[in-house]
Amino acid sequence: MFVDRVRIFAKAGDGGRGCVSFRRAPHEPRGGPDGGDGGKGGDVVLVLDPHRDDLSHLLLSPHQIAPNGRPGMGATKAGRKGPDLVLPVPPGTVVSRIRSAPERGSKLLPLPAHDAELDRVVDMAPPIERFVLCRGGRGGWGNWHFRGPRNQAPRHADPGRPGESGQFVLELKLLADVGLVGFPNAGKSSLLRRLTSAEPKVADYPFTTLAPMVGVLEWPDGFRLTVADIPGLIRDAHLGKGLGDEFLRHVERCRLLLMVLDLSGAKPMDDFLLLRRELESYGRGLSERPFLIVGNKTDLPRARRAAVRSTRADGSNLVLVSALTGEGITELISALRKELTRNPRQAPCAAAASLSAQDSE
Ligand SMILES: Nc1nc2c(ncn2[C@@H]2O[C@H](COP(=O)(O)OP(=O)(O)OP(=O)(O)O)[C@@H](O)[C@H]2O)c(=O)[nH]1
Ligand SMILES: [Mg+2]
Repeated sequence: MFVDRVRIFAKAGDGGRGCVSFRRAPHEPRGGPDGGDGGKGGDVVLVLDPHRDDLSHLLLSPHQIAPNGRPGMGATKAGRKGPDLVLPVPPGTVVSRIRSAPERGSKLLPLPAHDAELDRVVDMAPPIERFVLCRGGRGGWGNWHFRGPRNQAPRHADPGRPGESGQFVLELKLLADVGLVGFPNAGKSSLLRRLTSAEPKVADYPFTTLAPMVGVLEWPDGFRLTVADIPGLIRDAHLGKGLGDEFLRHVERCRLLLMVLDLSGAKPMDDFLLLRRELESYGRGLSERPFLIVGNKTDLPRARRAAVRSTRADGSNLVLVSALTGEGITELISALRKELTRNPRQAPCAAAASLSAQDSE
């Protein structure tokens, strides 16, 4: 199961107690204080792990508690430090603190509502490789520290500080340059296969893709970009229809969206408008993101007719391809590079107009 959102309770280790102890030796019956300091509690540390692609490892163990520091000992021996608790997370994990969460959760930690008050803590993406989420408590001072001219035999020591704790939401937002969005069966996964070496499942039924996948597209000169394929959207995805619009979070950070349309469908322009509407309802700037319209399946007769018509119109950000035969893929690849190198500005109208013209013919 692909898990891209989890809630955890994290607590760093408490500092170990300082020790109350006095030197005992045959020749020194009333030795001075020699209680050592407690060790520091372990930190809870997030570490970027490029080999991990989801957060499922945290779903079943939502309570992450680092070991405490050991107490100090006699002979001014310090207690051992609690080892750090390392939590590997995939690149693109956004961590937020739940503001009003109770100190410690119940066994099950349900995800907070989308409008819950969250404070962004860290975005685990390069160059950030490691982040201390909760700091371990300082170890307490042993009684040895408290000796002075007035009190040469202090009978108290410092108990040590508690480790930091909190409840957090970890949310994976894939890091890719280009995001494929479209209705089920439009051919998004087929396109990812054509463009990159990734091998997502392709099949002739809707919702073949259930988890996002990223592929890498590389040019001989070393220029490379990453492409994310997500499950298909349907009308009212933002109301939770189909698989909902949850997966759009994985294209939130894409610099360019490819709106994949099945040209052999009844009305590709309607699909385009519906897609736009879903992006608008989702918000977070997705509808203002630069995009290219990819008219797919040009090998099919009906689509071929639509394609011929649309090439006559000026569709500056419309690219016609067939993921099946490979037709138009070279053009799409150069269009991608061009768009991403010149940091594109949005020009949706021309292409939308050309599709609109072909619909009304
Ligand atoms: N004729 C033709 N069929 C295509 C083309 N591209 C994709 N298909 C077919 O369309 C069907 C759906 O393709 P997918 O790539 O799985 O579509 P998807 O958009 O990823 O679908 P979901 O994952 O369900 O959202 C498959 O049967 C493909 O073989 C194309 O260019 N021409
Ligand atoms: Mg797919």
